[in-house]
Amino acid sequence: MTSSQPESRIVDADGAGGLVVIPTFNERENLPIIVERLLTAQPGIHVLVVDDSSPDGTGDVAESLAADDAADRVHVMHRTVKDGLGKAYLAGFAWGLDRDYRVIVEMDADGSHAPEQLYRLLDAVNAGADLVIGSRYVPGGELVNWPKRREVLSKGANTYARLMLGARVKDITAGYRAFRREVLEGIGLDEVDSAGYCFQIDLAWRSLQNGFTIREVPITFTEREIGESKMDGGVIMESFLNVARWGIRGRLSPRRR
Ligand SMILES: Nc1nc2c(ncn2[C@@H]2O[C@H](COP(=O)(O)OP(=O)(O)OP(=O)(O)O)[C@@H](O)[C@H]2O)c(=O)[nH]1
Ligand SMILES: [Mg+2]
Repeated sequence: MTSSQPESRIVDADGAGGLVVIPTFNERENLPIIVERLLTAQPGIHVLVVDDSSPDGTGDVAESLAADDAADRVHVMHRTVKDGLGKAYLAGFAWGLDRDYRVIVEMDADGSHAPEQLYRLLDAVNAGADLVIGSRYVPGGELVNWPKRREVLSKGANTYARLMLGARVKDITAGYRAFRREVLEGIGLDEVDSAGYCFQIDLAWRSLQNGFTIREVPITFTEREIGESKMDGGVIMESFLNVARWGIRGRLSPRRR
C-alpha cells in the first residue's frame, strides 16, 4: 500500500489504505450493486465481504465479484454459523488488522449507506478523528423512505443510550462508520460480546471510554429496497439491558485512559 499523498493523510484520496467490511446474510441482489458503487466512488479501497453461509447463495456471488476484480480489491470470508452482525464484524476486523489497512469501515450491503458519501467519513478521519460515525441525526443528516415506526425506535434508542451513558453522540446506533486501526487495536475487541444493534453502541462506548475521539458527519440513510431486514425483538432487548449495565458501571468507575 504505497502512497503518493502527504504523510499526514491516513487514507488516500481514492480510498487506498482503507478496508470496507460488508457483512451479508441473504443479500445476493444487493451485494453486486453496493460493491460496484463503492469501487466507483473509491477506486483504491478494498472490500471484505463477511458472509454467514447465506442460504440464497450470497457467498458465491461474493466469490465471483472477487474473481472478476482484476485489481484484487474484493475479498470474501465465509463463516459457517450465522451468529449476528457483531460477530461477523469482529471476524472481519481481525482479518483487516492482520493486514496493513489504516482505516476499517463498516457498511451495510442493503444500500442504506451510500458509498458516494464515504468520502465524508474518510475526510473526517484524515482530519484527525479516531472514529467517524455517518450520522442520521446531525444537521444535514437525512432519512429516506424509513418507516415511521423504525425512526421512532431508532431515535428512542439513541435518546435512551445518551441518557444512560452520558455520551454526547447523536447517532450511537448507526452502522456506517470509519475506525482508525488504532481504535480497534485499543478497545479490547476480545471482550466484546454484543451480537446485534447493541454492537454499535458497545464499540462507540468503548472508544469513548478509552479516550478516542468520535466525530459525526451527516449522511443520507435510505431504507433497503431489496431483501429483508434482520432486525428483531431480541436485538432490542439486548441493547436495552446492556446499555443500562454500561451506564451504571461507567458512573461507578473512572475512564480507563
Ligand atoms: N454476516 C452477517 N451479516 C448480517 C447478519 N445480520 C445482518 N447482517 C448484514 O448486516 C447488514 C445490516 O443488516 P439489516 O438487515 O439491513 O439490518 P438493519 O440495517 O439493522 O435493518 P433494516 O434497517 O431494517 O435494513 C446487512 O448487510 C445484512 O446482510 C449476520 O448474522 N451475519
Ligand atoms: Mg439495513
